Amino acid sequence: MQERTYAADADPGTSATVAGWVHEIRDLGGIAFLILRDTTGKIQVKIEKDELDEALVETALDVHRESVLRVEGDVEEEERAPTGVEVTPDDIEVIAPADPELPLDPSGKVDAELPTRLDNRTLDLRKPEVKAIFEIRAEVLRSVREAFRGLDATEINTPKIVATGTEGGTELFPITYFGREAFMNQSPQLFKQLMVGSGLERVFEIGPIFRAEEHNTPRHLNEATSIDFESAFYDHTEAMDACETVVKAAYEGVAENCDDELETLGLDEAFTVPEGDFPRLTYEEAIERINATGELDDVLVWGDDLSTEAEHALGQDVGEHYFITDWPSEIKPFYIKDHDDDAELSTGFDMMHPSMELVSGGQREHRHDHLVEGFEQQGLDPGAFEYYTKMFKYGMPPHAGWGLGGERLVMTMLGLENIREAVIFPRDRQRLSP
Ligand code: ATP
Ligand code: AMO
Repeated sequence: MQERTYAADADPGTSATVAGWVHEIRDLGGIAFLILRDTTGKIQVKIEKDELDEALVETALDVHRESVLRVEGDVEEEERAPTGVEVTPDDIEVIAPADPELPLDPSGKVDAELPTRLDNRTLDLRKPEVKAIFEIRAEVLRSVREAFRGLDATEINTPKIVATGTEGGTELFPITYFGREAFMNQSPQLFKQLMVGSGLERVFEIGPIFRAEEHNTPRHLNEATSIDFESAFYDHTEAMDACETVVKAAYEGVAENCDDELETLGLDEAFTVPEGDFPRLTYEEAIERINATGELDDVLVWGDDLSTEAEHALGQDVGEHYFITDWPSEIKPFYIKDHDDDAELSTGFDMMHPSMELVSGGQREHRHDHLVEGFEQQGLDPGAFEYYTKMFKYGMPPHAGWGLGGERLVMTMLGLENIREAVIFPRDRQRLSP
């Protein structure tokens, strides 16, 4: 490609070649301005009709918004220009003309509904406030990876085409695998557990999970990004410590490296890194507090799962990130270990943002006989999971871990109203393309 100067780097007194999209065209008669936009910002191109070559003026005035141009010329200071500099062109090349009928307006002057935006993500992500979300999402993933490395965990990748489901509460997506029944994986749960018994001992994975969720909600996706952690010789309290470290690291990374994006989103003042330890409430304390708010129609009793309303009532009451620990064993999956002194009580935990659940985790059942019994109790066929249970016969250490919803982390961090805003190409019940 030819040499190119980014808009933000075009210094007055130099000659530069800038390339980008036509953000705005202002034709004032004798003079016209093209505002060119690239990934760093905008720069004004001045078209003085009497001064410039006729063919050049014609080329400039013929273009439609969002066309891609390359402009070569002298950069000068101009205080009336939007960014204080402008280019007087010697040459303009239309690299990719845009149709005058745009499906959405990237300048943001005309609002578009979310479905229109999702159908036209390329144009949607030309808006600084949309692009900012994905710059921040990338920083969240970068910081999370760094935090995991700080915890001496090794990044792994596990299969997404699998033979069995693990997360009972949600449906599987079936697929055909060379004539055999297979599924899209709901969670790396069993694979990450198998790796704590390997020479790796402590692992993490950032990857897609697939869930045929029954309802369309603002906080469920059918393909989500799960941030998973698992460590040998950890109990559930150590897993919670690691969870807190990783979530705080994500906030810290964004606070340190995303000033411009936070400002673009109007969050520069409001953004705070969670401080102090996240409170740890037992499930029993949680249901007592929820009942005490009087917000629910029905009083919660031991064994009830927490509805969205219950989570909201408690979140409002607590007002910060918090854990719910010691859940009833009966509402936690087979792989979660019970407390040694009370089989009714599990080591499972959830980590909550005031508005929703972000994480589930716990200490795992590592004793082969108990594990197989657990399958039977939950009505699952241990035979189908033999590839997993078998390894528990050859030295599987005690271990614990958790899974964090990547999009929910970004969504709650930025106060987005719909989880789809945190995914470039979301999958939901209606949406299979783009
Ligand atoms: P017209 O035929 O409309 O009179 P003109 O060639 O006389 O056009 P100007 O009078 O210089 O143009 O400017 C028209 C408008 O554009 C004015 O409001 C002026 O402030 C604004 N303007 C001129 N030059 C610039 C510039 N470099 N950047 C931003 N705005 C400018
Ligand atoms: P769980 O099913 O609670 O636990 O999922 C963990 C976290 O993943 C996110 N999440 C989702 N986000 C968006 N759309 C969805 N459909 C969706 N489903 C889940 C949530 C949730 O808290 N194997 C366990 C984790 C473990 O114990 O390590 C599991 O998958 O933020």
